[in-house]
Amino acid sequence: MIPMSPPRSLSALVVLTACLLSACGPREESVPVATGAADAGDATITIRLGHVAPLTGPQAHLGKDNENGARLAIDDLNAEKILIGGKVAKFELLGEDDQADPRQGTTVAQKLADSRVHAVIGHLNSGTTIPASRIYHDAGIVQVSPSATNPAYTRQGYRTAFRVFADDVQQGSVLGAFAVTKLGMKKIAIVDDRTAYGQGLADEFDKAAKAAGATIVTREYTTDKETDFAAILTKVKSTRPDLVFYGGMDTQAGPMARQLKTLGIGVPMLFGDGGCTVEFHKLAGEGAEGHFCSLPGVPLDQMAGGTAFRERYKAKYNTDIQLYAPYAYDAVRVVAEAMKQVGSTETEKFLPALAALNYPGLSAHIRFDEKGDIKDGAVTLYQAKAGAWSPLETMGGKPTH
Ligand code: ABU
Repeated sequence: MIPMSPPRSLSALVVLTACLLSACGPREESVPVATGAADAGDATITIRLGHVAPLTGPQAHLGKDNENGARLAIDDLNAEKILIGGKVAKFELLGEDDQADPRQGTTVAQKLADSRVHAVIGHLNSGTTIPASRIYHDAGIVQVSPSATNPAYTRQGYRTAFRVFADDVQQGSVLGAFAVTKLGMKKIAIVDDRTAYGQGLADEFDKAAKAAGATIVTREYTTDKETDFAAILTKVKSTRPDLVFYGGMDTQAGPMARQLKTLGIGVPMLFGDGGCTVEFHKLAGEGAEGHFCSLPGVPLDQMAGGTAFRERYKAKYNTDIQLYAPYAYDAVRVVAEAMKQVGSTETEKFLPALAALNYPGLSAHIRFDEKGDIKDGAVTLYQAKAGAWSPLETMGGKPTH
């Protein structure tokens, strides 16, 4: 249970009361109003979007990737000079660092709520996104996560919560079926990092793998800070698994793959999007080859404009896309599109347009279901080959072309 923040102003009291009266039930009919910072009477209107991800610590490479994607969208929108309510829209991004830490996540969420941003892109991690979502909801601020996949985020009845990425019910189900039916794995060891994401995905995988006929030979736990897995992998080895499933991020999946090879455990690893990064190959070294991962969405090359996006990203940031940058780009674009359609930056006006959006994004054709999740989200499976992730097959989704 997340403690309720005390009201910080009359407007906060009003929105809090609105929330209590509506019981914050399933996707309420009305939300509190964020008035934002509209420049009434000016020829321009400034839209301030918060962005939250880990920008320091082990996952900083992922957080920076999200922020880079969001900033490319801001650049494009400002170049396009779109009109909102007859005024030229000027978008600004307020980047915040939550360090992938749930406590820090709520601190920066409250800071953004207090500064009355028009919407928030983020957070990156499920463990920060979920507690922060209550703060944004109570403040009447739309939140679009480009990467948090724990299903709970959009199942709290918060009409302000959106996600442009398939969730872990879908990803776990695809991974379980793939492991057993496609790869023929019967004895599976599961390790997870006990975060909202890692444990949640491991649970979904566990269910799907068992339903497909596999036996889970051991279930082990680590943390999102650990890098020495000798004790866990020694125990895993004794169970003689066909496959090791890992629920967590590349910061652990990479070293784990490296140590799997060192210990002579010659079985593949399988993990979800958190490990499906460029960084994984660097961290795993020679231990990367042959492992499998999944990533919600279609491969970048199959996205409309995906190749051009990759080139623009590299030209601007002098680095490769890690993972979620296209989704962070789309998260900004859908908010802007909804504001444009209704000619307003006020939550009560643009939120219904966002919920009803039918938008040809970079990563997918984006429409939301009643929970705020993307409809027809795809999941793609990859294998590590020669230092890169090679796509194997895509389940679900619709072409973006
Ligand atoms: N989706 C994996 C990384 C982010 C998260 O859900 O925690």
